[in-house]
Amino acid sequence: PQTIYRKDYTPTPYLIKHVYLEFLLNEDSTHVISRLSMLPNYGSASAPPILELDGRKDIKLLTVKVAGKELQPSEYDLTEKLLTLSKLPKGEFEVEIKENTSLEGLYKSGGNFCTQCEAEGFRGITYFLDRPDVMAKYTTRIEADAKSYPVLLSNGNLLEQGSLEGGRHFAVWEDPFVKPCYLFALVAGDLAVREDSFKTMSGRTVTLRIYTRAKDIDRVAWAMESLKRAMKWDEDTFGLEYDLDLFNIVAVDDFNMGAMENKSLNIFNSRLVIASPSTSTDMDYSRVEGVVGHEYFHNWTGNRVTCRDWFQLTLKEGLTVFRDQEFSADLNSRPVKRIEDVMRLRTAQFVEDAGSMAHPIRPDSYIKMDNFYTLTVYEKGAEIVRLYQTLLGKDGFRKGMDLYFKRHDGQAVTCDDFRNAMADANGQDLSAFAAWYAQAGTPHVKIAASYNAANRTYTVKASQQTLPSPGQSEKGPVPIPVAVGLLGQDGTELPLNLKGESAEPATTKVLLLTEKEQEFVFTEVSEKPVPSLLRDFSAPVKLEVEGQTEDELVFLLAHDKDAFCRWEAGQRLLRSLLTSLYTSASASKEAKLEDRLSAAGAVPDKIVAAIGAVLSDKELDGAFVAAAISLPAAAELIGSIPNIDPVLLHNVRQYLVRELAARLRPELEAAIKRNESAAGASYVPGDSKQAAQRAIKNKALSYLSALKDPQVTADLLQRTRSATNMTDQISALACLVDSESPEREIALAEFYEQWKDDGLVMLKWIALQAGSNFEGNLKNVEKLVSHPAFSITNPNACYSLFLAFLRSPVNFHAADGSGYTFIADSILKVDKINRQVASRMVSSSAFTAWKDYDVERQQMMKEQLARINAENGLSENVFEIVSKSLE
Ligand code: HT7
Ligand code: ZN
Repeated sequence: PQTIYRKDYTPTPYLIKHVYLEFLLNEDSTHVISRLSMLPNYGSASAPPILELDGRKDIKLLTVKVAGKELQPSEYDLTEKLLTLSKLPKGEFEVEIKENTSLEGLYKSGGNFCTQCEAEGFRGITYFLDRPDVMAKYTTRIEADAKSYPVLLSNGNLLEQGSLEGGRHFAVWEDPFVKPCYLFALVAGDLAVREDSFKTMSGRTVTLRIYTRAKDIDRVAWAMESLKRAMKWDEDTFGLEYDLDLFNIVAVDDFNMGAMENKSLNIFNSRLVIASPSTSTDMDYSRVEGVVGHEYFHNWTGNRVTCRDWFQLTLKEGLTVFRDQEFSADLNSRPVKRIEDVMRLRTAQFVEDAGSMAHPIRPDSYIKMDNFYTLTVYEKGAEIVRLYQTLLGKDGFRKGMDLYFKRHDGQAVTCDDFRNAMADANGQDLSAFAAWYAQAGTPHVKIAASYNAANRTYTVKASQQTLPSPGQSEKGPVPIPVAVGLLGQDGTELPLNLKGESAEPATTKVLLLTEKEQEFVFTEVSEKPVPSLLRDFSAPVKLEVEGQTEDELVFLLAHDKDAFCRWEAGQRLLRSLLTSLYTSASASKEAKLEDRLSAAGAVPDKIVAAIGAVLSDKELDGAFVAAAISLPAAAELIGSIPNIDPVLLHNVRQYLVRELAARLRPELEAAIKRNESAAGASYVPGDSKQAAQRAIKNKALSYLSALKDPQVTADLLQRTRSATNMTDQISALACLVDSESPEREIALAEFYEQWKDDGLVMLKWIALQAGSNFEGNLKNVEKLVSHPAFSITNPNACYSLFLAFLRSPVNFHAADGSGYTFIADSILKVDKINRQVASRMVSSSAFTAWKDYDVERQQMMKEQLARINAENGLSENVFEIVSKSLE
C-alpha cells in the first residue's frame, strides 16, 4: 500500500469551474454523464500538463470527450485508479465522461440510493479531481423510476422536475456555492418527509425538511427542533446565517459514521435523527442535538471554508466539534457538558495518543485517510481550538472567527490560516501553537506550589514533558494555559495578583506555560491557599500535583467554585484509591479479592463520607452529582499502571462499587426516593432538570444493584416493566445484565418481545448483552451474532455488538485468550463486507495498546494481530492499523 505524505502536497494543475452531472438510476447499474468545465491552474508553463482524474476500477468508462471531440482509447490512459488525459488544449476546455458506475460511491440503504463521498468516495462515482482544494459549482440531474424512487434529492436548489415516459421522472438541482466534491450528495428513494421553516436573522425563510422511512417520520420532532436551535445559535454566537432557502436531512440505516454535512443535504445515520421518549434515552436526545448541530455548523466551518488537503482535517472537524460542544453547553448545563467532554477525551483520546496509532492532530502521513477520522483529529482538535478561546477570551475568539471568514470564504485552506486569523485579529503572536499541530502525545504537566507566609507569596513551579510516540522521539514544549484559582481555608476564592502582570486582580488567572520549566508567583496572598488547578480543564494534558493531599482533595470536592475542578478532585481521590487497591490486590496471594483488599485497610471513611456528602447535597445540579459520584473508567488507569491485568482492575473497581454501595446505602436510597418523581412525570425532551433527576436516580440504582440483594434485583426487574421512558427502562436492564440470574433472563426476554420490531432499540439490547461482564458470556455473544436482531452488514449492529464486547474487560480480556480470538475472527469477517467498520473495530480495541497489558495478554494480542496481518486480501484500512500496531 502507498503512503501519502503531507510534505508532498502540490497545487492542482487544473481547477474546475462547473460540474454538470446526470444520473440515470436503474436497479442493476447507474449511468453517469459528467461534464467538467476545466480551468488551467498551471501558470505560464508553455504546454498544458497532463490531467489525471481519480477513479476506481468498478467504473466502466464508456466515452471521453475533450473540447467536444471523442477520444479513442489509444488517446487516453486508463488504470485502476486514474484516467489520464494528455495533449490538452490551452486555456479553458470541457471534458465529458460517460460511464456506468459501481456501488462504491453510490450505495443502497433500505432500498434507497445514497452517496457518501467524504473522504474520497466521489471517485467511486465518476472520474474527477477528487481533492478538497478543487472547488466547483454543481448542477445535477437525476432520473429514476417514479414509483420506487419518488424522492430525488441533491445539493442546492431544485431547478426543475417532471415526469418522463415509462413511469420515470427527473429532478434538476443547482448548487450556487462552490464546493469540493466530498460535499456532493444524491439521494433517491421512497421516503416520508416532515417540513418546518426557520426565519434567518436577515428575514429570509428557510424551508427545513427531514426525510425518513414512513414508519419513523413521527419521531423526528427533536431533530427538527435541534436544527432550528442550531441555526439560531450560530447567528447569535458567530453571526453566521444559513445561505440557501432549503436545508434537507435524510436518515439512513446503513451508515458508517454518525452523519455527513453535504451542502444543504445532510445524510444521517438514523440513530442520530430518530428519537422518542419510549425508544430513546436522555443520552440519545443529547447526541441527536449535538450531531444535528455539528453537521449544521459545518455549513460554515467545512463547507464555505474547507480544507486544502486531508491532512488539514482538524481545521474543519476540530473547529466544528468545538462549536457543537459550545452549542450544547449553552443549551444545557455547561459544567456537566465540559465534564462529559473531558471524560470522553481521557478515556478514549488519551488512550489513542499513547498507543501505536498516535498521531498529531494534523497527521504527517496516512495510507487510508478514512483511518484518520479519529478522536485525536476531532476531540483533541477541539481542545486546541478551545485553547485560543481560553487565551483570547470569547470576544477575541469571535474576532478571529470573523477574520477567518472574511479572508477565506469560498477557499480551501490550512490550519495555519486559521491560527493566523486568530493571531492577526487579536494582534498576538500565536506561532508557538504550531507545536500542538505537529506533536502527538498527551503532555504531562507537573506542578509544585509553595506558600511563603513571611512574603505572602504563593509560588507555582510548573514543568511539562511529552513522551515519545511512534516516529517522534524528541518533543519540545507546547504552549499550555493553566487556569488557576486559590481557595482560602473557608472555601472562598482569594483575589489573585500575578507578579509581573499589570492586569486587575481576579479569582481565576491563566498561567501560560511555554517552556519546559517555569515559575509563577502570586503576591499579596493572605493565607496558605488550596490551589484549584487546570480550571475548566484549560488544556488537554495530564496533570500531576506534587504533594496534593487527600484532605486537600476532599476540601476541593466540597468547596471549589470551578465545577470541573470540583468533580476532578473527587475523581483524583477515586483514581488514587483504585490504584492503591489494585496494587495491594495484585501483590497479595490471598485467593479471595474481598479478603485481599480488606486486609489492606481498603476504603477510607474520609472518601466514603466525601462522596456521600455530594450525593446528599440537594443544592447541587443532579447531573453534576451523578457525574461526581461515578467512579473513573478503567480506561483512565490503563497506561498509568504498567503491565496491567484488566480483569483484576475490573474486579477491584467492582469491589469499590460494592463498598460504596454498602456504606452509603441509606443515602443512595434517599437519593432514589427524592428523584423518583421524574419517572412519573411525562417526558419532556430537553428538560435538563428531569434528565438530571433520572441520571442521579439511575446512578444510585446501579450502585445498589452491585450488592446483589434479592430485593434490589426484584425491584430492578419491576422497573424494566413499569418504566415510562427508555432512559429508565434501559438503565434498570443494564443493572441486571452483569450477573447470571433468573431476573436477567426474564428482563432480557421481555424487553426483546416489547421492542423486537424496532431496529434502533434492538441495538441497545444487543450492546447490553455483548458488553456484559459475567464470566463466560462469550458463548452468549457468539449466539447473538446469529440472532435475527443482528446483521453483520449493518454498521450500527456491528458497533453495538463488537465494540460493546471490546468494552467488557472480563470477556474480551479473558485469560484464555478466547475474547481476542473472537474479535480477530470477527474483524476478518467484517473486513470482507465493510473495511471502514472493520478498521474501526481494530482501532477501538486494546490490540493497538497491547504494550500496556500483562506479558501473557501482550503475547496473545500480538498473535492475533499477526494472524490478521497475514490474511489474504486484507483491506488497506485494516492493514494500516494492524501493521502499525505490530511495529
Ligand atoms: N465529515 C463527516 C465525516 C464522515 C466520514 C468520513 C469517512 C468515512 C465515512 C464518513 N461519513 C462521514 C462527519 C462529520 O464529522 O461531520
Ligand atoms: Zn464533522
